[in-house]
Amino acid sequence: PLQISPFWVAELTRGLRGATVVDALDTLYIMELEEEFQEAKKWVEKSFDLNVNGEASLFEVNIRYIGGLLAAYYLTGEEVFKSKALELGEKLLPAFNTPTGIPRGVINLGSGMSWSWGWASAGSSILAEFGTLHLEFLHLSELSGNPVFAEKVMNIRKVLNRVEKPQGLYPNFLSPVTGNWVQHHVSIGGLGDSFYEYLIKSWLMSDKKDSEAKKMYDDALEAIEKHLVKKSAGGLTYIAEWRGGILDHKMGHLACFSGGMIALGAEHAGQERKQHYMDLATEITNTCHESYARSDTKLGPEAFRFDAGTEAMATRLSERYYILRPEVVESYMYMWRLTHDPKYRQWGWEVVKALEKHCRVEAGFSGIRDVYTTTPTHDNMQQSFFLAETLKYLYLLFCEDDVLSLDDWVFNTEAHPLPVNHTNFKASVQ
Ligand code: DMJ
Repeated sequence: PLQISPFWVAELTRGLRGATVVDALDTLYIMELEEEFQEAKKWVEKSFDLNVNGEASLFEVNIRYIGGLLAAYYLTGEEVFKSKALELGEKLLPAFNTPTGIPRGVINLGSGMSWSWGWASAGSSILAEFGTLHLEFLHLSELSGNPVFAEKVMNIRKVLNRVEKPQGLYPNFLSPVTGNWVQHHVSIGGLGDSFYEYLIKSWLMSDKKDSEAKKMYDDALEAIEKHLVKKSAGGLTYIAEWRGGILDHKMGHLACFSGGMIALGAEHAGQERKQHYMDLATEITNTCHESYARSDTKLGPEAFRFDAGTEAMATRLSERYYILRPEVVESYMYMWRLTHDPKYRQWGWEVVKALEKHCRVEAGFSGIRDVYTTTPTHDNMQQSFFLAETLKYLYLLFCEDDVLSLDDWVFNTEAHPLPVNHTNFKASVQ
């Protein structure tokens, strides 16, 4: 029989490379690290090969690679970033060939074959994945003149508008075949998170013209507040998860982006709701800060709970890790820009010091396995979002407000800035 060596198997199924390089392009540019930016650009020009046949996550390719390339293009005007973004966008299109047009989560970039994640219930697609394409896909259509990208995401919205929402909530799993929910798990953390973020940001990116997105956001937030927002015995506001009507009093680190999102939306909520939502955003950001302040490393765990006498701390060994995630400093950045309360800069600086102390290693920064020990072990991994998001948001927290002003830019969920369509996209780039 034909012998296939492991080397050839790896060669035959080669996936996309260089996530860290592409994810970090705009951070390097914004921080004026000219030499490093040029080196990264050269890599994209010479070595970033899109003719691969490995499998990829539609969502991750979109937010990290396409988002990173689009932002690099809008910041620099360099054609290479635009053409790579468009080429990659084309490769994702076969994932939308389903009976409903809701894309599947995984795609082979060579063959175009797509399938659902093995762990997702009954072949379903994930809300936070198919709901986090809108910003990038509108820009792909704008830049290419090809409406297909915009059509794909507008169709996703149509399916979501059509399906009945239990108590006004959006569950995390939807069948791409029937367009119905597969399971009633609702979360503003993992599996749901950036879907809500993209509703309010779609409206902002359209220069407040996309009123359908604004309405979907307002309605979703109202339902979340009614059914998921709770206050602990110690007075901490948190957002619980919902499993078919039963609350799980847990908040994931991922859910901590919501302080910033709710503050961003509050700005535009109408006079009487504005203060209410600013208060909610302040309280949630405070809770997330508590999850950091209550640990020995001053970094927060992957998930923290509000049950059995516990408040804002992980109770399970498996939830004590920190993988350099950005969501808490992301909220500090928005809260600082929108309130100028100096506590957000102080809290950000606490994170800088903790990262230096516990995560810096010889070759970069590493995640840690337990935030509740002052001598944590490293997980030997620097996630690409550390450069794309965590460091960018920390940097912006200490910049003047006109560096990537919130009036002119929206950040995709991987912190890549995309211009607001004030008149048309080209004008806003200039
Ligand atoms: C990032 O890739 C994005 O922010 C995504 O929306 C959620 N998770 C990570 C960072 O934690």
